[in-house]
Amino acid sequence: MLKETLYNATEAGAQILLHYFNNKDLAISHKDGVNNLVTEADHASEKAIIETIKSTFPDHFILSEEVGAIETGSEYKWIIDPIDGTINYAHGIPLCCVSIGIEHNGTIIMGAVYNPFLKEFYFAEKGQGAFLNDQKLSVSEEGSVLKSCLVTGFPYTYINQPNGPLESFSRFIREGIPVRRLGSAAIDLCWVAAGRFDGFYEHKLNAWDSAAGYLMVEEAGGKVTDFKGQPYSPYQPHILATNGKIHDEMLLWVNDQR
Ligand code: 2AM
Ligand code: CA
Repeated sequence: MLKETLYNATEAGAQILLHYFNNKDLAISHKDGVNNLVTEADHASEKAIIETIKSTFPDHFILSEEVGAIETGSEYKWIIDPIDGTINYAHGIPLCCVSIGIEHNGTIIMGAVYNPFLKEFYFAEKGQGAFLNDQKLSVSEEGSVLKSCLVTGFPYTYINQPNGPLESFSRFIREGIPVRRLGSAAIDLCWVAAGRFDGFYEHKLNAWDSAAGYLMVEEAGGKVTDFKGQPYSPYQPHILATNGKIHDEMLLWVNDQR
């Protein structure tokens, strides 16, 4: 029932994304930061997702980007990003998705990420593997950072700190290492799980950006930690997700200890 509802909720959100895509009249407002957007499609997708979940599990805890926490005291928490990659979405760039993770007693046990424009539905269940449109996923085999293809993201409210996003980015670029910037952390993580990227790092994410994607990487055989190499928690900002083979080396690069 949990899996079925997860699929239905993800699909319900994705239908909204398809409906409003490239709509010139899309209402857009701004959050903290001039380019931190929220559109009416974010709100409509969120509403469709939450209604789908509530119709089956009315007492489950909901944590969603636009409405925040709807606490209930349930052991189950649904962590929702109704559109991850909103800037892409608002510009008609089809790199955006619905991302939903399910936490049970503090552990993420299931996740779904759906990009309806590429028709890519990613699903992972703890201990059961990760799948793209029902095909089992495995991370890449690359063993060297210098030969890797990486991806990162930058927050729209820039964090001016020593060794921040631009400093780490420049270290890779100076060595000629390809570092892509897609604009959707959930898709970045799924593409690590699919073996397209060897690693992903970012300095400032929220739980709804990473909850589903992080399980995807782990279930595809990869490794996900914070920047200290500690087990990943979606409730702190840093993430390093890799194929596992380059993980220790990536920690040195990201922390400027190479
Ligand atoms: P969003 O599209 O749901 O806003 C970019 O790599 C990632 O950072 C996206 O997943 C994006 O999610 C998220 N993001 C956008 N603005 C952010 C901010 N101010 N702080 C942290 N993450 C942000
Ligand atoms: Ca979002």
